[in-house]
Amino acid sequence: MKLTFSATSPFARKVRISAIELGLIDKIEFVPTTVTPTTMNEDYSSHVNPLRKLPALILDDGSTIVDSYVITEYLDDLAGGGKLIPASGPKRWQVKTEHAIVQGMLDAMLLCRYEKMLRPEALRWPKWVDDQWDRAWHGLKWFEERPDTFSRPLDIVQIGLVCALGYADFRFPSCGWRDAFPRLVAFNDKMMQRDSVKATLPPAA
Ligand SMILES: N[C@@H](CCC(=O)N[C@@H](CS)C(=O)NCC(=O)O)C(=O)O
Repeated sequence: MKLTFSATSPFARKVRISAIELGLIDKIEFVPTTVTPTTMNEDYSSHVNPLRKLPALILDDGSTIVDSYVITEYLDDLAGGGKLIPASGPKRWQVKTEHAIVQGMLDAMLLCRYEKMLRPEALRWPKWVDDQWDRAWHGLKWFEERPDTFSRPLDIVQIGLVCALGYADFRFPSCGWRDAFPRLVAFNDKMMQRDSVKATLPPAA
């Protein structure tokens, strides 16, 4: 199977860490891919993901799996199931809900990044960026107040959260999350001891 990815994508990083942790990394061929809002890519839209986003997992039979959550669940299934996402019961819904929060935080951070990187300066709307950043920030605060998240066995929420913190360091280095959220700092330090997390850090900005 093949994964479309970029080294800077926090969503792709979530899948890469999951693949390493599940022992499946050698089964995946990584295909560096560039997708950017405002740049059409007919081939990618037609053959990989009509939403023109990465990561996408292309299976050996040619079918495609998106998005990063679904890919991780697919890999988890391949590895026997219930490893990074509980297979059933209340814990499954808790993990899926917490993951949805992390996913929304990543979406909000990415929108802030795109606004600053892509939108012509004269068309920018600072209040809109502040609004998106506020969502990401409140997500961090939400996890800071839920230390149980950090003490359970490794799961997709912790993987997503370390990707969100890494993306904040990478794209918003002066945002100040380390000063505001001491439990997240301890969590991040603990996660950084994993080879999967170290090996997938975004390149120096
Ligand atoms: N919900 C998607 C989000 C993926 C996403 O937004 N990826 C970014 C790269 S980090 C992307 O493809 N951006 C291109 C675009 O939005 O045009 C997932 O979890 O995989």
